[in-house]
Amino acid sequence: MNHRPWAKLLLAASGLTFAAAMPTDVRAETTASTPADHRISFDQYSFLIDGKRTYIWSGEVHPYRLPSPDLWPDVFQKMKAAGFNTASIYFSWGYHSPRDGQYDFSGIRNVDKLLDDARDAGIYVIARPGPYINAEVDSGGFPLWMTEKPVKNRSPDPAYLKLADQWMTQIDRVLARHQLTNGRGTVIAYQVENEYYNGSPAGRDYMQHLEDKARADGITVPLVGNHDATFVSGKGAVQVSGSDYYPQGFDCSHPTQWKPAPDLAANHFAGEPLFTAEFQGGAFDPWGGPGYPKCAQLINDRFANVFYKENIAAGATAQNFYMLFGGTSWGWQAIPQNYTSYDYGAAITEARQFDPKYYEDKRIGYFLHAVAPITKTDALAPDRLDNPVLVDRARINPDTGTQFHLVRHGDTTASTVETTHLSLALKEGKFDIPQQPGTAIAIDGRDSKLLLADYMLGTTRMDYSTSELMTNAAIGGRDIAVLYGRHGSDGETLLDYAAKPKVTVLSGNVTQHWGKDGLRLDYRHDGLARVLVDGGQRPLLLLIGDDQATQRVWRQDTPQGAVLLLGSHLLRSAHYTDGTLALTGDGDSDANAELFAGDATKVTWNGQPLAAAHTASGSLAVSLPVPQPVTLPQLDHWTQRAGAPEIARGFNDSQWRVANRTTTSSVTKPGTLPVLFADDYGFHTGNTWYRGHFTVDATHTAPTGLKLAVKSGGVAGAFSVWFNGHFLGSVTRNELGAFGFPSAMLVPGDNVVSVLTVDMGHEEDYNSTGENRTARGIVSAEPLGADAKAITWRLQGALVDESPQRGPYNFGGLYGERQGWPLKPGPAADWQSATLPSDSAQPGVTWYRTNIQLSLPKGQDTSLGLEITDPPGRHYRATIFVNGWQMGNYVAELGPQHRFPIPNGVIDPHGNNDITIAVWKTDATPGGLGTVSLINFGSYTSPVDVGAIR
Ligand code: IPT
Repeated sequence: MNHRPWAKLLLAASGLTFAAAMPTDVRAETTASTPADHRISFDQYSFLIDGKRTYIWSGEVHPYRLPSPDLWPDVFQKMKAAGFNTASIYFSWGYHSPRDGQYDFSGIRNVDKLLDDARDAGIYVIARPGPYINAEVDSGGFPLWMTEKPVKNRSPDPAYLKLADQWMTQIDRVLARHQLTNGRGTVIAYQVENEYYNGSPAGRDYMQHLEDKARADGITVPLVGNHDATFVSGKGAVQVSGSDYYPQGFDCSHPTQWKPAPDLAANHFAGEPLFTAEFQGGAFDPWGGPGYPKCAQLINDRFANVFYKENIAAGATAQNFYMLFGGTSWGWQAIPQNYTSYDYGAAITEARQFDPKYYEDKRIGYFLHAVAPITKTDALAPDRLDNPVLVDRARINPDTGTQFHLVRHGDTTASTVETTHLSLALKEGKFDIPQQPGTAIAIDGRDSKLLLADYMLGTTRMDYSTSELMTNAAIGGRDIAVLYGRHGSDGETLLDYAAKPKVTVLSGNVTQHWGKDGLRLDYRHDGLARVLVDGGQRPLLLLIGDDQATQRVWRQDTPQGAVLLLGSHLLRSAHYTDGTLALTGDGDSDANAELFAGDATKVTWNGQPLAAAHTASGSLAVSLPVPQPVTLPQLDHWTQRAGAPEIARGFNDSQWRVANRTTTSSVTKPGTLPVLFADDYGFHTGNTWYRGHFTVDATHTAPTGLKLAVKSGGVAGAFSVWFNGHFLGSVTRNELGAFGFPSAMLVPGDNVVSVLTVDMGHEEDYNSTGENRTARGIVSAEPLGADAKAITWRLQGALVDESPQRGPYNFGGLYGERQGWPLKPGPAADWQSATLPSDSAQPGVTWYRTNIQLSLPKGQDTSLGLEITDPPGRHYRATIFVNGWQMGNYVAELGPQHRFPIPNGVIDPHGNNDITIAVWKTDATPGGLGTVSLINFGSYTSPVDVGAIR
């Protein structure tokens, strides 16, 4: 059955062959076969990798939001440790292209390294190269120089396609060599465009062009989308049509208000697995917003529990969460609506710490990894529950008969606590569960249980359990399974044995009932109980935990079998070599851990041998190193330097660009001529200065003032105006301002009005209307009481090639940036000593600088940041540089961001660090830069070793 004529044609056109050894039900959809003999295919049930059905449990990460390549493995390993097997990765065109025709894939932009890191961590990759990505990144990923190209974005306009192809050629070359099918890497899918819903003939031409280009560039893996039903068939069709869902929306200010779970079935297309290309993993937060802790609360562990499991119950076998690790929109990468942090309230925080949702993702991820039958299921009509408020969303694997019952509130937003019984028709007959008299299945408000029935725990059939299964594996000649439930809730598990097995309760309170149905174990979820059941083909060890206990269960798989560690902050990897089991991971203050593994004569942890003692559970008790306390220095040695010589009338601006353009590439109509838009003069980031000149003499009428319209990009924008060195005022939260030139300030000859503006980022282009070309800077300058041409303008913004490794977004056009102060502060004599908080009342720009020597404990991963605290009512903005990397933009009166995580590599925890902060004070009330301190987001013993990137 093939409903996808175009997919077929595409296959034929790209000359791909069908593998002979495929299971018959997937042959029709096979998409790639190569000499390396890796194949990626799919059918209506799931993706298959090398013929093996694989549940894609994926998280979104953005390399351009973590400018420290040595930390990429950290993120991938943390994902893997939570059961994720895939990362979905946007590649941002503009991040790699400082100028038309110029591309950089070195250093922090080294995509080869990134993809090798993913591979080494055992993570597949869904590559999403755009050309347009949205992603709350400047221009939606279009390069800054595209603001100077008046093309029809995201369309078949040949001028646009030529530029898009320039990027595709570059990125496809790298992606192609990392395809799983090419032997080097783990790229398994390639997304074409992003949320492109234009199914018109032109839209289809555009999509088809990108697809043909990808194939011509050697992309052979399945082409996927996040375009809902738009490109399921017809010209431009992708092969797997993913969909995006953000059911809670993006307003985090009411974090306990839930909206209903969507029904995914509508986007399950014939012949394709049900794939959520983006499902909500958090939310972005605007300037002045409630802050990311609120977003983490809106999209919390309970949300993951209810919504992600509901997706499983709907038949989804490929789920990607946007974001899994959000990171930092460092430099000027943020869009005007968002501030620097892109923490997103995600499972792994911006500072690389674990949110509670991480542990829920892990419980589900481990389950999906262990329970192979979940990858091929059909909907099963369930019995009605005896509690009408609850529903049973059931599925069955047609080959194994394994059943999945998601018990949840019919209304996914409900928060009542309910109980019910389930009636299951299983291989051994009908069961009303739970069977223990006086007990029931309890469903908390905003909670759900995904229960398993007729499932093989290795060699023993589990008829059912009212606990959820976290994972199971054959380890050291035994089958081991981890079951769990909410703390204090009742549970029971029925196991199928031909004869009464020997049951040993190693710990906890578990009772057994042997009967015609088999062995039933009854218990309450409380800490971690252990039961050894001997009687089947292999002994079965059940570890029955409450939700808290599951947090410290870690699994890694090796070619010699699975390894379970109970304890530690994180288990990153496990490898057997010559009888040694080498583990890497992170340790916290609880040293106790227990290891379930196959035969090994020696166990090492981050390279150091561990003393191990055998336990009654057949595990090894080990003691892991605990972290040293971390003490951070106070930042109390500051110097300062004046940073706005442009204000002075006599400042030499003769080298600045003369504003002489009468046409623009912008979609904004200039209010006055000449055009003053910063982008038209090549100034695309941060601050741009303007100086307007007019002459006072007998023949000229001096203007009495100036009416300005300035676009910075929304609420976080600002501009300040000086006349002959005198401050006239600033405008915030508005684009318009009128300023009189007091006659006492006029001087004979040259008079100068200086205007400081800021570009808070270029708009995305979601609707392909060229919004990224919305003007920034002065859009209209009307002299008052004089001829429109009375004032002539010059402007100066960022110098593009200032620091190629820091790239096109790092610097704006402040004087200190143009002089390179964040990199080379110049002679100490130019800087005067300063005390923070500053009580200055001087509007303008002042730079602050301090230098700190850090010698934090080695062998320990400490995540650092900078915090600015202010008394209320301060009116200033700060741009924060650490070792020349611009890691934050702060607006005192708006917030909400006060804490700026600084990744190791940018900051050196074992060396010397320069912190440089440019402060733009927008009014004359007392109070400049507040208190600045170093903060610690978490510190663990760890193998993570980061090199400085300067
Ligand atoms: C979706 C985009 O595809 C993604 O790039 C990002 O912008 C995300 O939203 C929000 O963070 S599109 C949106 C309409 C949900």
